Amino acid sequence: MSDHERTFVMIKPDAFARGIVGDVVSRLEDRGLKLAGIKVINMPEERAKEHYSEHEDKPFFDDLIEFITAGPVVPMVWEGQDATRQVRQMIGATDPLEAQPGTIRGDYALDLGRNVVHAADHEDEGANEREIAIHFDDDELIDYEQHDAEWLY
Ligand code: RTP
Ligand code: MG
Repeated sequence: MSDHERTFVMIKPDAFARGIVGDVVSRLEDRGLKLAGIKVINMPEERAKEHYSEHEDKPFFDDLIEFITAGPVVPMVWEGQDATRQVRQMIGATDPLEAQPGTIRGDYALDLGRNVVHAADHEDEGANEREIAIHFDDDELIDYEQHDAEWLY
């Protein structure tokens, strides 16, 4: 737990195709989390396999890689108090059928394979560091004070 914890989050191709990227970003901003990095990419297959390597022996692995490389994704890093657990709670359960209304998946998704957003697993201690390193170079992540501007009321 840390006041300035950074967590890796990624908007998936289904959400990009539906034009709800802004909605997902807004929810995280509204919660009070701070955006430290964001970009749009087509994920190379090898990077997708590295990202989801924990699932490489699962029966759904090939479908998962095909889906995540099928269209643009939006990798992001969000910062804040307990950011990893906060984001996982906001995203909701993996299966949209079990995701509570009010969570991102519970409000925007129907299909287990098209569940809008990925977030690093808070039960996997090294997940954030590993995933941020896979998807971002150091100079793509920004350090700044949120509330020190004179013009911000
Ligand atoms: P994610 O990694 O994408 O944030 O999702 P998650 O932690 O909630 O779930 P995880 O267990 O890591 O699974 C990764 C993604 O694989 C797909 N999946 N399909 N057919 C299946 O049984 C199955 N199980 C998982 C989901 O799209 C899930 O988001
Ligand atoms: Mg996962």
